[in-house]
Amino acid sequence: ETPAKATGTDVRGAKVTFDAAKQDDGTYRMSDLTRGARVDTYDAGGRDYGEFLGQMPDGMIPVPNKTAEYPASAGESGAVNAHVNSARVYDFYKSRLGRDGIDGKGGTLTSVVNVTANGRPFANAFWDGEKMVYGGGGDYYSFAAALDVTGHEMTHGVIERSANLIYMNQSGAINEAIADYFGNAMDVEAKGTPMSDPEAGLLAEDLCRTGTPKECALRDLNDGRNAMDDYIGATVGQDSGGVHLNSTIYSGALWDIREQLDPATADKLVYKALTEYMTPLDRFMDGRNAMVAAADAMGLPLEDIQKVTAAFDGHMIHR
Ligand code: ASN
Ligand code: ZN
Repeated sequence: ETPAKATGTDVRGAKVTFDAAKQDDGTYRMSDLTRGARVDTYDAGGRDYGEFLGQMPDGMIPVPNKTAEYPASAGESGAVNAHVNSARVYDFYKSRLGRDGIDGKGGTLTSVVNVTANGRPFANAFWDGEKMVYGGGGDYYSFAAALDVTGHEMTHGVIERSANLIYMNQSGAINEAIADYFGNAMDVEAKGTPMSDPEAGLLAEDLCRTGTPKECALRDLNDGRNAMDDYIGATVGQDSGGVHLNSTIYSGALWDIREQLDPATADKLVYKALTEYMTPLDRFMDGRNAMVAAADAMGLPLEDIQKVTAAFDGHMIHR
């Protein structure tokens, strides 16, 4: 197979050109061979997500097509969006943070779109330990259709291959916070949204067919959950100890830092803290210390380090 350009439409019907792989028999597959890591995108065709957990069913190949012009179905499934967004996430990690893909070693970025759950639409996405899995339905487009969500899911993979923050309680909330941070960081960079825009901190705000971004968003990194009094503790028997509920306490501090420092410096700082200082069972206080240690090691000026500590003071106080 050889690298080739292909065309299609995205979930919103816009025409898109993307990188594909031309096969020796002249047909095409949704595989990007042009980057440091291969990018493969599969269409589950509505099969249950359970068939893909930690495995790929026999006979699956990256979305095939006879010609370089993919039909509308490749857009409606979310495949075109997943493929293009995965490549953009790769580019962000490579150019800004010098990381070669999820594992840092050019391992393939694999996505599966168009899954269902128990015969019903699955309006969600997750990292299964090896790949990204996306559904959609109802009022939602495919979850692959938002760069912040693709960036979020792929960042779960980066976290697993670095600090490996355990996905429960405070370490799980930091895991979620960092996934949201980088997902949103790439989204605002791609769109040119200023950090001062109230929509900059929204996650998944583009996924709804109807409804305003604010109504649609799953989370807001400026949601004002800015004290440990807001922490929902170990009594939460669901959501792995409230990882998606408590994350904005930590991500709120990270987002304040990105608002106050040069954004590229903030991105490098969070990445350095994650990959060099955090460990699997870190609690918020450890996560804070990791950020300060990384800022110190980067040689950031004292005024920037004070902004880092002030941001955490603003989110981890007891009122
Ligand atoms: N979309 C969610 C996430 O990536 C799915 C999950 O709960 N793992 O956080
Ligand atoms: Zn997540």
